Amino acid sequence: MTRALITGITGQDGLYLAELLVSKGYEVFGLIRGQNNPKYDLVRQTVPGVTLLTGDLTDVSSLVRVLAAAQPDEVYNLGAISFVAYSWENASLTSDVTGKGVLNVLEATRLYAATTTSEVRFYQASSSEMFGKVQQVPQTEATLLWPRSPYGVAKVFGHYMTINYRESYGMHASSGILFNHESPRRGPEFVTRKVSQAVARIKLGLKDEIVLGNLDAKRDWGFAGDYVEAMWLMLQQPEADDYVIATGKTHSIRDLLAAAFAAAEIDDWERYVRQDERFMRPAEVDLLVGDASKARERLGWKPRVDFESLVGMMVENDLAEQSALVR
Ligand code: F7E
Repeated sequence: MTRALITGITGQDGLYLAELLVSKGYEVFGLIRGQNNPKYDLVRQTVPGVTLLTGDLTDVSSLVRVLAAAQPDEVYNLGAISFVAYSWENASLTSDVTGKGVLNVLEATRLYAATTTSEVRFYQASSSEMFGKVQQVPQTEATLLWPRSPYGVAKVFGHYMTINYRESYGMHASSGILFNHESPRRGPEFVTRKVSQAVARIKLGLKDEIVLGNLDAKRDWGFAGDYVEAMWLMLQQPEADDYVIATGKTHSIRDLLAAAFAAAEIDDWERYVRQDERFMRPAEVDLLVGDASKARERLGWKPRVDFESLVGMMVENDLAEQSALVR
């Protein structure tokens, strides 16, 4: 039985990846942070077979202990402070967790790998946010990184540290440069879920407006369930490498609003939307669109869910969830 350790198991990607690996017959371990973590029960209910181990990305000794207990063949480092807007207000903490946390997991993995005869494979969740002020359209693995937020800077650190461990120690360490990926499990602080929840509440008469920031930013949005498959595929390759994972299509926040309101059969979306400075960022990433040709050619990966189906899936889920709440 192949064994895998997932950091960030309580997040959207952690849950989808755990489900995927369990379906492939893996024994799955998840790192969970803090005393009495409120997401403990969610993970238990969603993926009952997973063993949860307590530790923290900022505490190397806890990671050494967790790796010794899990004895994994594959380590997926998905744990991070992942909300970009929050990273300006908590830049130092974000650097510690999202940046230096990667070094801590890499180092703990290297020490643990020295105690086993089999190769240990490592996945780092890098991000399209690293492209920031984009220097090329579409973005590829070779595009110059120009991060625009403390979160983006921290991800660049983790990305290069992963490459450095691969080159310095010959570790099978791969980095997936994932563009925005969403699902009904997305946290409500991110724009797609904020919109799908608000549209559902407006449709049900529970709310009359949605307040947002920049409506002109463009993102390459895919379905998280498709993206975790790419993570797994990267670790099945003979050689470790870096891959862009994206749909190749970009849409603005306005397009997202139009699609979400249309999914709820509301045409005149503009009358429900208000903009507020509060949700504007000190520096914006204006346009992201990825070129995933390398992943398509080498991993045989391609996204299955398109933008309209993704938005439709999220609105439908929130309509059901919100109706159940008022019933
Ligand atoms: O913002 C604009 C906002 O917070 C998307 C994370 O998973 O993907 C995600 O980062 C866009 C931005 O995601 C609101 O200014 C407008 O341009 O959903 P988001 P993100 O910042 O792109 C990358 C790949 C990651 O790695 C990250 O971890 O939407 N926007 N009005 C708004 N965004 C939010 N959250 N809320 C608004 O009211």
